Amino acid sequence: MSETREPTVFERISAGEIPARIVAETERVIAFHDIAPKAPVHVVVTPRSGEYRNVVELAAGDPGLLAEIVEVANGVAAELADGDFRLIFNTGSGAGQTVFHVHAHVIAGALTEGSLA
Ligand code: DGP
Repeated sequence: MSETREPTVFERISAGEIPARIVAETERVIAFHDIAPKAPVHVVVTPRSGEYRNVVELAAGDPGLLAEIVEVANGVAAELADGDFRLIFNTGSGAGQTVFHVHAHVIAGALTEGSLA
């Protein structure tokens, strides 16, 4: 069964159609600086494909890919910070999710005012 949907903003970043400050890439995962950083280090780590809308779907459908996101996040925090980090998956619009293509926020350093919404 073929899936027909518009590419997500993160798929367009992954394809090079939208510029981003990329910090890490693997075959299946890409990491780039958030366009509106809420902390000294604020990086989005996401699968190249937007087939999973949130972390619950990803964990059920491809736990290995979820593990790869965590591994890439750890590498980003080691490279850009002292290795300690928060990993946030906003899940649902009520929790501030605005892009329905699963992604983790890698946060290091103090959060600035406001939420991640
Ligand atoms: P969330 O609210 O959890 O869905 O987070 C989506 C994040 O994605 C938000 O912090 C801003 C970021 N974002 C959205 N569009 C772009 C973009 O075009 N480029 C970059 N670098 N980040 C984006």
